[in-house]
Amino acid sequence: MLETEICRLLGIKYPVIQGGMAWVATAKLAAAVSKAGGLGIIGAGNAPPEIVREEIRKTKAFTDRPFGVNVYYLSPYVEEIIQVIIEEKVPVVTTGAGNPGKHIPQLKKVGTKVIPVVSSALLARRLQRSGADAFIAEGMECGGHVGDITTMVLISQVVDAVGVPVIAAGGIYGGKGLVASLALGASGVQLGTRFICAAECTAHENYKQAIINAKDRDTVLTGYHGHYVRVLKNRLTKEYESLVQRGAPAEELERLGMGRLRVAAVDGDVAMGSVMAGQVAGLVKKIQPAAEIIEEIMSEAKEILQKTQFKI
Ligand code: TUI
Repeated sequence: MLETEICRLLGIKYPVIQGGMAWVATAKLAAAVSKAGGLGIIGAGNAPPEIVREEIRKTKAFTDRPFGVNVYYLSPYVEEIIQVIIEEKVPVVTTGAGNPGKHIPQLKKVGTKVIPVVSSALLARRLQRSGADAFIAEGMECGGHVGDITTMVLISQVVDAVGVPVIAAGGIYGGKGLVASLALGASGVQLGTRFICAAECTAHENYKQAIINAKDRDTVLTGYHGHYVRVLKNRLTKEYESLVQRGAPAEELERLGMGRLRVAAVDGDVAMGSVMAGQVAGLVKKIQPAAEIIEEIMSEAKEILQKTQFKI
């Protein structure tokens, strides 16, 4: 039950994919999610290729199940990372912040499925020509770099725009979000924020606790020129806001934001680090093993589907 097209495409048991979060989504989390029947993803971020290879090998040592690597197209190492992925025959690649089109033929040759992340139907339509196997449509509720369309509005439009399965992301916490996404035509869901609070996630405890403490209005969008990043409000976002109000130049804003994700996720400085998290942070109340998160999502979804009997 609840085996969808994306499960068949990727060879996974449940239609639950873990977001490929830079500095946060390491082998330990990816392997735990894949072991539990979802699709775990290693977030390559700006990491050099040898680190990504190490994470891939660690994941393979932990589990035989399919897993993926998220390639961040603004990384200086994109070409080398793609080569590592090809050499290691990684089953799935998700991509962010750019067009993976030119790499798709090489990746397909070794059997890697390519799933670009998009934040608009326009972008999905453009990227579809290059032969993507599926899409992840990220609504503006999600954490990190976001577009400006909500998940509710985005999903149906991406589903209409492309002829391949769509995975919904942004604002998804549990079975309710999964069922809603399926109703909108999606084939599965991607969760980032809730998986940061997985027991196996190597993000700093302070980062996890900041998410657990957050309420529904505790995230804010920072950014300029149409590039927005959703983070938890803290001293950094206040300083950022006052710079914006003083009319500081873009370079100064950029300097303040540089490297701040690592400061939060690795060093645990949640006052002056960039604590990227989605609006769903308000729903995350505890640290749980990844397998328990997935089981909870699936049992809640099944319960809703069984109970929902509309008279027509
Ligand atoms: O990438 C994200 N979300 C992110 S990235 C990030 S921060 C980071 N910091 C250090 C290292 C690595 C990452 C935090 N959150 N989401 C995926 C996404 N991709 N959203 C939108 C897009 C996108 C944008 C433009 C995809 C394709 C695209 O193509 C433009 C083109 O060239 O056609």
